Amino acid sequence: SPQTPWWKNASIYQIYPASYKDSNGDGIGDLPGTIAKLDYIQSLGVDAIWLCPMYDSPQYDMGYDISNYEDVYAPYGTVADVETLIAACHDRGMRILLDLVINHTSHEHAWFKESRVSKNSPKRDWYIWRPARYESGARIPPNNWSSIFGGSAWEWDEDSQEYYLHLFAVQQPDLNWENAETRAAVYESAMEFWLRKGIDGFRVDTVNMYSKDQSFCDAPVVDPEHEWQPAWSLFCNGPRIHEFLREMGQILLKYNAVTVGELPNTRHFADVLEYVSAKEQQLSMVFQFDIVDIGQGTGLRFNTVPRDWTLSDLRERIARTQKLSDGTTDGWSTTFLENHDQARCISRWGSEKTPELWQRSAKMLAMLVVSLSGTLYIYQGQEVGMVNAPTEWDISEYKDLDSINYYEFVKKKTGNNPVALAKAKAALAHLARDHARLPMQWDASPNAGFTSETAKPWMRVHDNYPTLNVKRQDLDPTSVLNFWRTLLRVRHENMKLFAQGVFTDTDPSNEAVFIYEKGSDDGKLIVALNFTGEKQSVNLAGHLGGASYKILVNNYEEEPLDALQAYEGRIYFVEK
Ligand code: TEU
Ligand code: CA
Repeated sequence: SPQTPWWKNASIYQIYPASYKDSNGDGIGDLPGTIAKLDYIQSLGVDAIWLCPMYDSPQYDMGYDISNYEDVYAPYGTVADVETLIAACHDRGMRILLDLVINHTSHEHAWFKESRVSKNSPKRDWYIWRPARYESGARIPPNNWSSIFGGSAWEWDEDSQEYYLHLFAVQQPDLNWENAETRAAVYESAMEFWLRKGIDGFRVDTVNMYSKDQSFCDAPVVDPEHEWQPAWSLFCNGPRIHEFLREMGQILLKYNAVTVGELPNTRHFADVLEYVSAKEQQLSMVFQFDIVDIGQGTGLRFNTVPRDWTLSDLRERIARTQKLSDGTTDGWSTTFLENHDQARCISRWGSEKTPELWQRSAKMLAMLVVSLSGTLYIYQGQEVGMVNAPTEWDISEYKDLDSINYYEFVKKKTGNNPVALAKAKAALAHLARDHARLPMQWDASPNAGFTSETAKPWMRVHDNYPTLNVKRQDLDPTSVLNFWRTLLRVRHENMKLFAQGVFTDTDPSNEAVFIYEKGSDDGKLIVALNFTGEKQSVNLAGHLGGASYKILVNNYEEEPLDALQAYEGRIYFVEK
């Protein structure tokens, strides 16, 4: 077989610049801070970093609202700092991906400012403008679509007397991809400007939303209680999306750049495959949402309302997504449990009840994500087992516009009903995007070494930093951090099994312990993970069969074949 490209075997570390490391004491993480931590990042054993948006932005959505693709948000640094970061990564043999946010710009982008001047503006058609409808004389938006962050997806522009579309915040108008001139400008400004500087690729934001159904018809009413309806089927995976991505793919090809596209609301195997099939030349790989959506609600406010889940749900979603990377097609995907939009995985799927259970479950979940096929993504802080913000924190500690909009919506809808508000707060304490955005915990000094001791960090530092921090774990050979280092090394040494092996669920009716196999020509892995806080009996002897085997990684001392302790995990290698 042809040589495996670097990115298929890679482990990639995601950095959220605002919360990683502050170098100048203004309470906001920055590029010089990130550069100062590259030796630490390299010590993890990762191959590349993905840097979240560092572009110029009014920061309504933490930089996912870009006002200038060719400049850097001043508190983060300068274009020269990015150039230094690129060189510093390359000096260490690491690669670097930037975030590519081109479904929308900021409302403060020069293109949008020009577009909104009048209906005759030469850039009018660069965004999506539609006239109002009228109902009993009252002005209403062109359709019933809900914004992903709540409210109507349309905003009235008083000056030019039309609505513009914003699938996300009001401050994030959607670009009109139907216009070829707009696409060319996006490719030049957002992509080639940075590709010429030597970056290795992009994480591509909301990659399946560029082609909207041009009828802009109403979405089916799924939630009659709400004025605005989710319209995923009318703006995800639209009629021209693959044509657009093939066009974009030609530019990426010129630079040999890798891409990982974010692919929400796409469940069917064939639909996903079309994005990542090598012969399509669209994207290298995608982030599927199947796994991280576990335990989240459906419909409106999908992100924020928890629901119960079972191990069968997880198992089924893993089996579904693993098929993309097991070598049976020319596609490829990813394995991840966290990113900047997700609450911490230990708080969702592990346990924080005791320090003991925290540590066991942190390692068990690490074994899960590392042993799955696809390119591995690790989110900052995951390597030390960071957890959600304490449940008792006041709602004012939440800074994400999605969280704030949701809480305000519940307030308004229920007339400040205290029971409803307590429920909304509990939902946010479990699933809000804010949890991933708490400052990185470097050491036990005030402010956790994230910023100077006297500064006020932009988000409150977690109360647990005196015991949960990088410095402490670095010195402890049994820590979560050093466990991650071991796992990443073992994965690298056994790529055919870890990153490319064929996944088989070998105990499909077990609701407590997840046992699966990863097969290859060289033998197989047997992975056994106890998802409960109690001891569970198992028949590992049966799973291991008669062949010779050895333990590659585990998180307890004893290895009896008939039981797993609370959140115990083991990865065995079994010879052919
Ligand atoms: O997220 C896209 C997206 O689909 C999100 O709504 C996602 O479903 C949600 O955040 C999960 O909790 C991307 C970025 O990752 C996110 O940070 C941005 O806010 C969004 O695009 C808009 O650019
Ligand atoms: Ca700073």
